[in-house]
Order: sequence, then structure tokens, then C-alpha cells
Amino acid sequence: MTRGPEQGILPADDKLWQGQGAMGKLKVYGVPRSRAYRVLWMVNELGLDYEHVPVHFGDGSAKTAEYLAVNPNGRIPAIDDDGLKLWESMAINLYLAKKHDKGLWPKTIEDEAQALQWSFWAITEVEKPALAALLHRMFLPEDMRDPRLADEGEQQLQQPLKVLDQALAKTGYLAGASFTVADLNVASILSWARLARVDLSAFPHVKQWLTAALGRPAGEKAAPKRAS
Ligand SMILES: N[C@@H](CCC(=O)N[C@@H](CS)C(=O)NCC(=O)O)C(=O)O
Repeated sequence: MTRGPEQGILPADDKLWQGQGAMGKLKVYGVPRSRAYRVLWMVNELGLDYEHVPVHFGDGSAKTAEYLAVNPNGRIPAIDDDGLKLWESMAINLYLAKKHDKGLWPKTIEDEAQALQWSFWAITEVEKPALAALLHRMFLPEDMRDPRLADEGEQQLQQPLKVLDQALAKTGYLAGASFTVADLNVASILSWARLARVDLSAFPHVKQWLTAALGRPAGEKAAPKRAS
């Protein structure tokens, strides 16, 4: 019999792990206090019916054979969309936004290209320094924090934030004239900078756009609550 995660938050006989949940229903794997927040935000924006499987990155539940069959990297997030197993948060969001075309997928090929550009940019230029600031200002236990690494992360964010601010000065959005997957992907990564109290005062367009994006009801619903 297929077993659930040994050290996870799910019971061993959990139907989701046994593939006996609602057939074909989208499954989203990963606790909100992780990169899975990005995907949970997206599915909420799209109003999708989904099952949330709260696999955790720190308790071994992402390393079980069952979960490795979904994401062989043993990382969260991942989805199972009626048999399509997909991982990498940006790829998942781009796929879902395009598949369900509810206004979050750009309308022209040029704007699509912008959405890809900004998603790749966020993950390569922004994620690492934002994570350093987050880890060393609030996530790690206090005795493991290194303020120098946090400040270095904030410093490394200055150039990308300048680029983003200039782009947002034009239309207020990153791909076309409305909120799309590009804004969601970049804002969800920059949420770490906000949590880490990175000073955004020199980037007024970023500040305004980030507050509006993270305050969207779907984003707030997806955001980690205490102990999630
Ligand atoms: N590039 C991946 C990164 C996924 C990732 O590193 N997730 C973390 C949690 S936020 C994780 O699962 N860490 C556990 C590990 O690396 O063992 C994505 O964006 O989906």
C-alpha cells in the first residue's frame, strides 16, 4: 500500500497521497510559508478548484518516495494537474495563467515575452539577495543571523529595484496595461524584501505597485498565516 510521508503533517493513509482524491483535480503541493505561496496566490487569482497538499520543506515530507514522484528535486512547490506533474514556481504560474486565461495571461506575443523576461529576471536577479535579507533579518533563529549578509542582500537589490522602478513608471504594470502573471511572479518574490524591511523609499513606483499587488485578495488569502 502506498504510504504517506513518515514525518509529514499528513496522515499515512491520506487519500491525496494514495491518488484517491478527486480524480483530475489540480493538486498544489507546498506550505504557504515557502515558494508555494506564489502558486497558491495564482490558483486563488484564477479561482481554481484545487486540493492543497501542505508538504513542508523542513520535516522530510518533501523527500518521501511519494513526493519525489511528483518533484524529483524534493522541493516545493509542485503541482499535479490531472497527471501533469510540474515543478519550478515560475513555470507553474506561467502554465496556469496561460491555461486558464482569466486575464492574467498577456494578450499579445510581445507582452508574453515581457512576462517571461520579468519572471526569469526575478528568479535570477532578485530572489537570492531578497532571500538573504529575509533569512538574516527574520527567518533564521536569532543566533544564526548575520546582519552583514542581510545588508549585503539589500545592497545587491538596489540595481534590480532601480530597473523595476523605471519599468513601472511607464504603465504601472510589467506586461501590458493590467495586472498579469508577470506582476504576480515578480511581486511574490519581492514580498521577501518587504518582509525583510528592505527600504523601498527610493523606488516609489515599486513601493506603490508592490503594496497594491500583495494586497490583492487572492494574494492575501495565499499568504502564510501563523504556523502554516
Ligand atoms: N526554483 C525552485 C526552488 C524551490 C525551492 O528551493 N523550494 C524550497 C522551499 S521555499 C525547498 O523546497 N527547499 C527544500 C530543499 O531544498 O531541500 C522554485 O522556484 O520552485
